Order: sequence, then structure tokens, then C-alpha cells
Amino acid sequence: MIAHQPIPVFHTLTDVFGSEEAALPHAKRWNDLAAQFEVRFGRKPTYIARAPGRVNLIGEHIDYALFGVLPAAVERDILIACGSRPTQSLSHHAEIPDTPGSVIAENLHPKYTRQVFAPAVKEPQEVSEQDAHAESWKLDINTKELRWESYVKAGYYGVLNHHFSGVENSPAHVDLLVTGSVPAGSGLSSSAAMVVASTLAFLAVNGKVGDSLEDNGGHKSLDKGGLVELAMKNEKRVGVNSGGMDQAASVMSDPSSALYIRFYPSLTASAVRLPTRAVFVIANSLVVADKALSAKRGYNLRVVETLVGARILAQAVGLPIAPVDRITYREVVGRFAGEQPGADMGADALEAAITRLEPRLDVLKPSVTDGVQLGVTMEEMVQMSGLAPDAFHEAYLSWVDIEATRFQLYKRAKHVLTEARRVLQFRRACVEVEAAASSDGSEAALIDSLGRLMNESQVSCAELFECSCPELDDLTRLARQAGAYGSRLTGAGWGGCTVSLVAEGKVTEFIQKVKETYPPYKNLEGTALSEAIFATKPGRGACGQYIYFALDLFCL
Ligand code: NG1
Repeated sequence: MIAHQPIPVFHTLTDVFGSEEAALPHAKRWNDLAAQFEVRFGRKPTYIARAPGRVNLIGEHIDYALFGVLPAAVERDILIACGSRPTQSLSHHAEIPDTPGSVIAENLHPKYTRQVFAPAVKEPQEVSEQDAHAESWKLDINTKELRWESYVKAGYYGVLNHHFSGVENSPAHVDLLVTGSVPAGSGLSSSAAMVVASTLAFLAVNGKVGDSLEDNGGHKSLDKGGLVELAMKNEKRVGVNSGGMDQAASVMSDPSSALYIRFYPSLTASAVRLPTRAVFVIANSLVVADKALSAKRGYNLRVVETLVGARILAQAVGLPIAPVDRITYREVVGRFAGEQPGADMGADALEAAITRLEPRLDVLKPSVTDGVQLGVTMEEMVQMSGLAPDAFHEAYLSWVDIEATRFQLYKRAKHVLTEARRVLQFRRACVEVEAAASSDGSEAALIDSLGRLMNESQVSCAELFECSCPELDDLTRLARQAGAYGSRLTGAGWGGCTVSLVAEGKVTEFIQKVKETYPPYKNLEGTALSEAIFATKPGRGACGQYIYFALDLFCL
């Protein structure tokens, strides 16, 4: 089980990347980061934590409905060089608070300025009964504006509250230097990569990861599943109620395949081999999707629409549901099909159950006014939920900030159920492609079917989930015209990247055609072009995981 594997710690780049040849192209970047750390902090870093970005091949906006998704890690990553700062050096820095666990965070990118911050132990009156054990520390995170250090702080927050009880057991002072090659706001999950890398960095500097840390001051060392869960909670502190796909992909990716990640009944990941005769090409629309700042009308609103819809559907099909239960669509499908609590009915039964439940979604349809479906109002939604306004507020609005006058429960539900089914079909086709690859010509037809599912997913994201944008619609259309089997947005959407499935021998021609036809690419050349559109194959050089790297042994 991948989730129960330990967090790997490597001591040479060759071990990280699997071979000297694979490691060589990365050596300069890692060395430069280590050298810059030394220039800035006057000593070598102790660790470099690495977390990759990911591309989601299919399964968009269904992780928070607890349906399985199919992402793969990409080579682009966040690296954080870090080390504990000796106490005696504190006196040289007047700006550093003289309290435990202070942090100097720097970024190689000049746009992101140096930040100094320190956590504080909560006063007894600030600790509520429920969080008495979990939350002894506080750390200010600004969720009103987009700040790079918020993601560093988010990682730190969880480590503090998971591993340190207070002043007697306090964290080290930390210096860190970040560099990243995952473009921000592009749907390749730079935010989750930052949070995972930061979580790892703070765990490492505080001696909370490693083979010898079987039992760590009463805490068992985190395994991969534990790290995913911690990173998921951490990311919520930046203000986005994310589903967990990105953190799971960043932490659990297998270097040679995509991952089928399930969240129900518990977090599990299994490797899915991808076709060898086709390549996934990522293309950035160059529209920056600012997910955290637009969450009220975008991401978080979708989370609420999805959860409320699940409750209404559950009631319509006769499932008893307590007022405080925030049931998800995956649970509704399971209970509707008679699945035992905690059991997993398996892919075929799940697909059949989704298909049987789909006609029942009509209960979520809004009324039509002058031929237009405007969505339901807040009052209508509360009434449909069967909850009193206070109970509704407590269950669905008290923990999240949203802004809307109409809610699209039917369209969101239709997307979620059909997308969940497409993931199951996509995974099955991948397994069949693998079997067919060595035998006959049916591989081509199967690759076609993968492309078709990707196209259907794009239509559903655009029309039902309304998370595309004109540029993503254009880019996916142009990709198909340039010969892709299929093309869709990847990640949250509203900008960011697309992913297209392209025949292996046709990638260069494909990229050239897209460059000629997608207007924002026309003037791009060289690195700018190769940063905007590039082929990725899980396993090609990507080490797919996060790494601790002892620099004394840093050699190829
Ligand atoms: P992006 O914005 O691409 O990192 C987000 C969520 C995922 C998932 C996708 C949509 C975060 C960190 N990630 O991904 O959990 O819901 O949108 O499928 O918010």
C-alpha cells in the first residue's frame, strides 16, 4: 500500500533520480540552490525537500465529492533548502523575533521578497475545548491577498500543531530558501507542491522524518498517507477547501505511471500504466487562475454547491441523513447501492450505481423562467435541503466564505457523476491498452477512447461545472485540430493549463501547430515557448517524490 510507505530520504541525486544519467540535468539547479543558501545564511543547508507538481489526466472537481481521480506527478517541482539556525546567530539579526521557531524564508525568485516570521503559543483562553490537543500554536496567514510565504506558513502550521505541545517542547529556528519550476496559477498545483515541500522541510529540520525515527517523542514518523493528510489540512489554512488530489499526487506518485487515487472509504493510491504510444502534452493558456483570491465565487462555491446537492439527492432517494452530516456524492452513491459503511464496492459496481442514480438528479433542477434556468436562490436551496436556516448555515456556510445569488446544483451534480464515471472508464481503458500493447492493433482504438473521454470531460467542465474560460476552450479546440486524440483543462480551471493526448511520433509537429494557431503563443520562442507547452510522460526522468538530501553526500 503506497499510503503506508515511509517518506523516502535520499543521500545522493543519483538515488533520487534513479541513475546518474537521469540525475545529471538536475544537478546544476540543486547545487545552485545549495550554494545560494550558503551565500545567504553563511552555512550549508541540511536538507533539500522536494515536492513535484502534478497534471490531472482526468477527474476534475470530484476529489472533494470523494470520487477517485487520475493524476500523475510532473517533473516540475518545488525545492526548499533548509537548516536549523543556531541560537547564537540570532543576535546578528535584530529583525528576528526572539521566540522559538522563528523562520527566515527566502525565495530565489526576486519577485518574492524575504520574509521573517515566528509562531506564538496560544494563550489558554484562545484554545477551545476541541482543539486543546491539536492547536497549541498560532501563526498569522494572510488569506486576503496572494502572498508566497502563506504556503510556507501553511506547511509550518501543521507541523507545529502536530508535533509541538508548547514552550517546553518547542521548534527549532529555521532558515530556508525556495525555488520552484511549477508555474503559479497554472493548474499544475504549485500551491500543493509548496505546501508539501514546506511541510517536509519543517518536519526534517525538526528531526521528525527519517528511517531512525520509528517512534518520535510519542509520535510515530509520518508515512506517505499521513503526510498527505497533514498537507491537506495545511493547505486549507490558505483559504481553499481543497479535496486532496494534489497533495496525494505530489506525495505518492509512482515514477513510472499515473496514480488512481481514491479517497473513499480511505485514502489509497494505485499505479496506472499509461499507453506507451501516446504522450501527454501540457499547454499553459497563459491565463493566471488565482484560485485562492477568487475562491468565494469559484472553487469554494463549487464545494458548497456539490455538498448541498449531495444532501438533497440523498433525501430524494430515501437515505436517512443527520443534520450535521455533510454527506458527499460518493457516499450517496454507495448508500444508494447498499454498500456497507467502510467497504468499497469496486469499480464495476460503482459505475453501475452511478448510472442508476443519474436520472434521480432531476430533483436538483431549478425552475425555468422565460426559457432560462437561472439556478436556485439561497432560500430555495435551504428549503430543498430540508434543514432549518440555522442548521443549514452551520453545516454548509459557517466554515467557508462564498458569494452567489444563484446556485447551480443540478449542473454541478451532473458533472460530478459523469466525470466520476469517466475516470473509471479511463482507468479501465488504460489497463486494456497495456494488455493490448503486446498483442494486436486494438491499442489504437483504446487510445482513441481515452481521447474521447478527455474531450467529454472538457465539455462537462465548460458547460456544467463552468470552470473553463474562453482561452482554455480555444486551446483545447486548437489542440484537437492539431491532431490530439483528446484535450481538456487540468486542475481547478478558470485559466492555467490544458493536457492533450498526442501520438508519440507527432509531438513536435503538434506543438508547432498549436504555437502557430493559439494567439498568445505566436511571439513565444526558445525557453518561453518550451515553458508554455511541453510533453510529459510520468516516469521520464521525474523522480515523482519528495526528497531529503544530505548535502555532505551531494555528489554524482
Ligand atoms: P489546482 O488548483 O489545480 O491545484 C484544485 C484542487 C484539487 C482539485 C482540483 C480540481 C487545491 C490545492 N487543489 O487543483 O484538490 O479539486 O482543483 O480537480 O485546491
